[in-house]
Amino acid sequence: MHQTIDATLGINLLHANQSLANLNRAEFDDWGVYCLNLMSSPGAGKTVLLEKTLAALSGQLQMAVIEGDMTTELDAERLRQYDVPVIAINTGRSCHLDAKMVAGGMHSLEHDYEPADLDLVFVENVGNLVCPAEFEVGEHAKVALLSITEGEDKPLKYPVMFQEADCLLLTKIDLAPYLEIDLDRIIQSVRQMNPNVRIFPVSAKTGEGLDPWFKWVQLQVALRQQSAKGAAVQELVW
Ligand SMILES: Nc1nc2c(ncn2[C@@H]2O[C@H](COP(=O)(O)OP(=O)(O)OP(=O)(O)O)[C@@H](O)[C@H]2O)c(=O)[nH]1
Ligand SMILES: [Mg+2]
Ligand SMILES: [Zn+2]
Repeated sequence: MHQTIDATLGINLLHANQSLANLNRAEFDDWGVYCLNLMSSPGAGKTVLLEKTLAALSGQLQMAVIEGDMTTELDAERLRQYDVPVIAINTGRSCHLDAKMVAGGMHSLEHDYEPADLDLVFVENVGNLVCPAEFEVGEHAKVALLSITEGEDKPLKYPVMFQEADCLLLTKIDLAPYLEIDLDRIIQSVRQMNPNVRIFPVSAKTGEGLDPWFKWVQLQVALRQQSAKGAAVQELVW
């Protein structure tokens, strides 16, 4: 009985979150902004990847970050050095961002900056390989990171994250010589559960593999902007 009540509450919670996430996405669309949600275990390299990405794409895209952490603004402070708007959200005891929290972050962004000037908003989720994958926040695509130090079995043990991801970065590949790890085995097991996922093996430390990731990000933004223009033209035609 308790299990049934728990399951019903869980489903209602996820439905309510999904409706709000859809509203957030519609608002991003109104702003003309593309949103990527970065998710991984603690320490897989989300903030370092963002640092490299903000530095590499600063001449080409106007970016902002919504930074989720349980406590502290440590990551937000690191990212503010890149001269982009960074909205910090402390989740307290919650181990993921939800759509309501991100709606609050978007509100702050709107209040303090001109969101229509932006092309891209990154959300850095709380480090956690489980529930961030279940709670959409209004993103257009989900980016999962898996550090190769975490072990080959993680996609099988925590499947939802890898099933839901549009893009997977296998991070810290500079450490491969020190580990007994079969990258191809990880890639194969992820592909089996998610054949369409884009996979980028990267090292933020050496820079290896980052260029294809930067290009993928730019392409997603360009495709979104093109389809938004297409929709506007369609409306005029009708
Ligand atoms: N060797 C190596 N270390 C890395 C790489 N990327 C990140 N690290 C290190 O991994 C640690 C964690 O990196 P962060 O970027 O803070 O990880 P995170 O996913 O943002 O962590 P949380 O926000 O706490 O979940 C830091 O000590 C980084 O220097 C990499 O490509 N190679
Ligand atoms: Mg971080
Ligand atoms: Zn959680």
